[in-house]
Formats: sequence, C-alpha cells, structure tokens
Amino acid sequence: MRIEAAEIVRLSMPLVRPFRTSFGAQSHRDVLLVHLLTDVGEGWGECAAHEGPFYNDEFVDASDIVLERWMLPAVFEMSDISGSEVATAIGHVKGYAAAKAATEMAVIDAELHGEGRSLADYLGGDRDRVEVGVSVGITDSIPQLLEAVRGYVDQSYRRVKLKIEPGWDIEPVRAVRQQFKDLALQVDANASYSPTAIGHLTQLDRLDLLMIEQPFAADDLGAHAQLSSLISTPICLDESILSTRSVITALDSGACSIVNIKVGRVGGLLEAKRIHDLCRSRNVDVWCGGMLETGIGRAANVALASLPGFTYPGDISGSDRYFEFDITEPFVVHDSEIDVPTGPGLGVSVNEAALAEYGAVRRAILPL
Ligand code: OSB
Ligand code: MG
Repeated sequence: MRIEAAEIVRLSMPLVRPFRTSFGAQSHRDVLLVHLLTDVGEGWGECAAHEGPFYNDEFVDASDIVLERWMLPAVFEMSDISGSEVATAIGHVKGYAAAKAATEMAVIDAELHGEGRSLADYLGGDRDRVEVGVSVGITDSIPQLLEAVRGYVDQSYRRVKLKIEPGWDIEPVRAVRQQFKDLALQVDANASYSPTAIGHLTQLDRLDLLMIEQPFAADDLGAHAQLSSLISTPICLDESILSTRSVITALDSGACSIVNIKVGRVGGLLEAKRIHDLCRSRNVDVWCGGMLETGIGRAANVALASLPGFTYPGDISGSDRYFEFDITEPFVVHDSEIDVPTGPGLGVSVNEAALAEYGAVRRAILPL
C-alpha cells in the first residue's frame, strides 16, 4: 500500500467533567489525529499524548513535531508499506510511543479498509462485546466522590477505578467500598507515592480491591515488588510498562501480577498484541487502559480488548462519560459492556461536521 497524502488534525474537546489525577486536573482533551489517504483507502490514528508531560514524558505538541518531521515522512518514503512494517520504519525515533502508535493505527486502518476486514479480526479478537469500567478522578470531598460513583453505577458500570494520591486514599476508598459492597473496585495512583509509603499502602489490602495500579515511580520496580510481597491485593503496572521487554523485567522481578496495556504507551497496536500474547503464555491477566480517547482511539482500544487474554474490564467507558458529543458515532455502554465494531478497520467513521464544531485545525503534511 502507498500513502498518497497525510494530514495532522488538532482539536480541543471539553470534558463533561474535569478529570483530576495526582498529576493534575484536565478540563479538555488536546486531541491529535493522523489522517492518511492511501491507494487502498483512508486511515485514521489517534495520538494518546496529553497536553502536558505529566503522565509520562510525551506531550502532544512534541508528538506533533515528531510526526511531521520524522515519522510521517518515513512512512511516506516507503513506496509499499503495511501496518506490520510501521514500527520498524519509525523505530529510529527514540520514545514518542503515542505518536508511533497513531502512525501505525492510521496505516493499519487504511490497510484493513482495503481488505474489508475489522481491526478486531486482524488482531485476533474472539468476542463481540467487551467488559468495561470507568476511571473516577479525585474529587474535593468524599460525598462528591460517592455521588460520582453512584452516577456511574446507575449507568450500569460494574467496575470502578478510583484515582488516589497521598492524602486521598484509604478514607475515600473505604467510603466507596462501604457504600458499594458488590462493586468491582480498584485504585490507580499514577506513580504518586514514595517507597516510604509502603507501610501506609498496605491498609488498602483490607478494602477488597481487584488491584492497585502503579503506586510508585515508573522505574521503581523494587518498591512495587516490596509492596506486592506484603499484601494479597495484586499490583498492576501502567507507567512502568513500555514494551514486551519491560513486561518480562517487571514480571521476573515480582513487581506486578497484572498488566495494564495502553496502545499509546507501548508504541502501537502490534506491540500491545505482543504484550498480550506474552502475558497470556505466562498466565498473567491483562486489561486495556485508556487515555480519554475520542471514538478513534476508543475503537482501537475496544478491538484490542476483544483479545482472549484481556480478563479484566478495560478503562474504556462510553463516549458520554468524556464528551458532550464524540467525533465518531458514539460508543455506548450497556450492562457494563461495549460492542466491538465489526466494520472495516477501526469500524468507525469520522464525523467531519463534529470536527469542525470542535474547531479542528487540519494541516496537510504530505505531499510537501
Ligand atoms: O493512569 O490510567 C491512567 C487517563 C489519563 C492518563 C492516565 C490514566 C487515565 C485514566 C483514564 O485512568 C482512563 C479512561 O480513558 O477512561
Ligand atoms: Mg493508570
């Protein structure tokens, strides 16, 4: 397949409610899309990077530059490219996993349009619906948190993830647990604790949690292994997992027993699949993380989560949990599940009017 034209599309989408984590509060998503025209069809990819370098070191204006100057020209130069060759074609760029993932996603989407094949089928998905959950940000008070969780439970979500940080952990989580006895509950600290908090965090073990996600720094596998040895609640890693290599290191060091897979953190859908395959061969549970994606990135996440090793619900909520309106047909949650798209490629179409309503800025990158 040959790429004939590429554009970068940027837009800002207000969130229906601010999303607060240990690394800050966000009131909108600063979206970057890659749009390709090829000889077999068009393709879209979404870059999961956010406005600032606070979740990890990538941020969307940097992803934009790297895409324009190096990644898109590298794939454009190849007279014949397929999705499986993208990672190698742009592998000389260090880092920028979310920009890499967006490039690969757009190429795969175009390729699958040419074949009339769905992304779930291409990746090896084996179910029509996936179980999902919702990630609930830090609130100003426990009553506000209980009200937020109540709203999501009323919308049929059966699994809730609570964001925690030093000063917002045992008490709010215990309050939610006391009020929602049957809710599948887990917490995510986004690397906000120092290893000196290990003793404090062992108190979470009494709250019947599915898992504790990334309490310590991305490069501190030792602290995760230590906490893991003291409690029976599984530790899950997010920020620490950058590739199949880092999964092997993490598992071998005892730092985690569950892996959060995010396409934009590991450099693409195909590396995400390799991580899934590796974990499956070791009987390690995985689940699909989220980065507040639009319908484009969400379609990719849903397809990925349809693979058989995704044994916990994903951080893949309905479009209405994030945006007043999505830029594709909305993803809708029924009974804590989302249908896996069956159409070609990502299986969603981009609504050009919605892009315009969000004030999308489109820049032709190629041909120059
Ligand atoms: O750590 O999982 C995370 C959102 C932005 C950055 C990091 C994370 C998250 C979420 C939201 O938890 C998950 C979602 O997309 O709903
Ligand atoms: Mg996380």
